[in-house]
Amino acid sequence: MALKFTLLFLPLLAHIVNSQQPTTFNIGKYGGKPNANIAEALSSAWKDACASMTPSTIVVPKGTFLLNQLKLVGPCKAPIELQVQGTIRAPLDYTQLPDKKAEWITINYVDHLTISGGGVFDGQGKDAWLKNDCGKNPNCVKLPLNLSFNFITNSTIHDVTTQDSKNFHVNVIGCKNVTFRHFTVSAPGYSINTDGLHIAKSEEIYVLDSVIKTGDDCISVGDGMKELHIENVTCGPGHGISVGSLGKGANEEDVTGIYVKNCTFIGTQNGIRVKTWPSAPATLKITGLHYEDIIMDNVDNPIVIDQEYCPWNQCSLDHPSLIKISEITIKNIIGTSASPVAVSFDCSKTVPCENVVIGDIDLTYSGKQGPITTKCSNIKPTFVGKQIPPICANAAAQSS
Ligand SMILES: *[C@@H]1O[C@H](CO)[C@@H](O)[C@H](O)[C@H]1NC(C)=O
Ligand SMILES: *[C@@H]1O[C@H](CO)[C@@H](O)[C@H](O)[C@H]1NC(C)=O
Ligand SMILES: *[C@@H]1O[C@H](CO)[C@@H](O)[C@H](O)[C@H]1NC(C)=O
Ligand SMILES: *[C@@H]1O[C@H](CO)[C@@H](O)[C@H](O)[C@H]1NC(C)=O
Ligand SMILES: CC(=O)N[C@H]1CO[C@H](CO)[C@@H](O)[C@@H]1O
Repeated sequence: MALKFTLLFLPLLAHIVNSQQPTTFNIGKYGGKPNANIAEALSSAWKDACASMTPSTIVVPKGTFLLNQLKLVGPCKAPIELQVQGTIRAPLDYTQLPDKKAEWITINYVDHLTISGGGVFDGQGKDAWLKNDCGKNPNCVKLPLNLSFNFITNSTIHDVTTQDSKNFHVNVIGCKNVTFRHFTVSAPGYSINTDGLHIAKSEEIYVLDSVIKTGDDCISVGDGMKELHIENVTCGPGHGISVGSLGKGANEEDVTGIYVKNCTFIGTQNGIRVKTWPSAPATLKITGLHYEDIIMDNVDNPIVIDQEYCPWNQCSLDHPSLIKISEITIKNIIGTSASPVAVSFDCSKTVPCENVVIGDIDLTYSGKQGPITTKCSNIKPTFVGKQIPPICANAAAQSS
């Protein structure tokens, strides 16, 4: 009886098991060929995969593919995976992007998205960097970002590389519960404005077990960020992990809950940094920044709070920043500083930094001219454990 029962239901059982296997959509079946533009093939594959009632996987096989521009939009009917095994290459000349105002690859409104496969998104930015003067020229040509994730939820991006973006490598906006793991960003130290990940207006974002080598910030955190966990990340070259700059625009939202743990900075311009613009109307709050177990390897400015951030004199220093920074812990930071100033806290005179706890610090100056020092204004940290060098020892600097 039992056997009969099993035999009868075996086909049904097999069907159920089968339906758990994702359906595969190989771009080859949609006309995607190596060394040719796969925008159409990928879009068609996405359309079918996204409409699938069961989980689906789009495969970009091994090989090199060209992609002029791509926008993938959800919502999809079931979890969807984009498995990139090969290299997807952007046009060398950014003026070839059909929509010059859009990013190279944009993915919007998808729940349960996975990007995987061990492949590479190659932005081919080398020419673009030469033309980028956006730091100095407000009317500069806006270069496209590499990968733009907007309103993505419950998703994982793992084991892929983005290299040589023409601008920021990855932009994350309006996302919730997204994990980047074994994610690689690779661009030379001289590349311009090539932030690794820029994350803003998002919640519960994880950047784990990743390596970021680039010409600008390794990770930059914009306004409206809540709960960002950065762990086991190696940065360098680049400008470090930065909260901000904030306060340049109006209507920015608070930043809260940034956790940076077990990270290594190698030869970066900064390690951990917070920067806000002075003389700005913004009054948002930055609360709950936690830095722990960090190795600085020959970092120019290992620990920085700069509330007078004003590059190329784009602003006036007449009025202090109105952005309140509070609840900061900085614990177990060891290694070497490439400049004599290991720690620089330049907090706002109007709204000083508050509830700052500094634990074990052991930083030595790798250069030769003079002793290692710290600079502190408008901050009175609480100390736990030992601090080498002594932090905010200059009492005059401590009070505003
Ligand atoms: C976050 O997303 C993952 C899928 O990447 C999912 O397994 C998990 O349940 C989600 N967590 C929450 C709290 O929604
Ligand atoms: C993300 O996953 C959680 C838990 O699985 C679920 O409650 C939530 O609705 C999902 N988010 C979206 C936008 O679908
Ligand atoms: C960090 O790396 C260690 C060692 O590989 C691992 O045990 C730990 O789970 C990682 N942390 C996260 C958040 O993935
Ligand atoms: C710290 O991160 C590195 C990778 O950057 C990893 O190899 C190491 O195991 C991690 N250590 C802990 C204690 O998680
Ligand atoms: C893609 C991107 O937007 N960043 C670069 C990443 O790749 C594409 C291609 O360059 C470039 O157009 C982007 O500028």
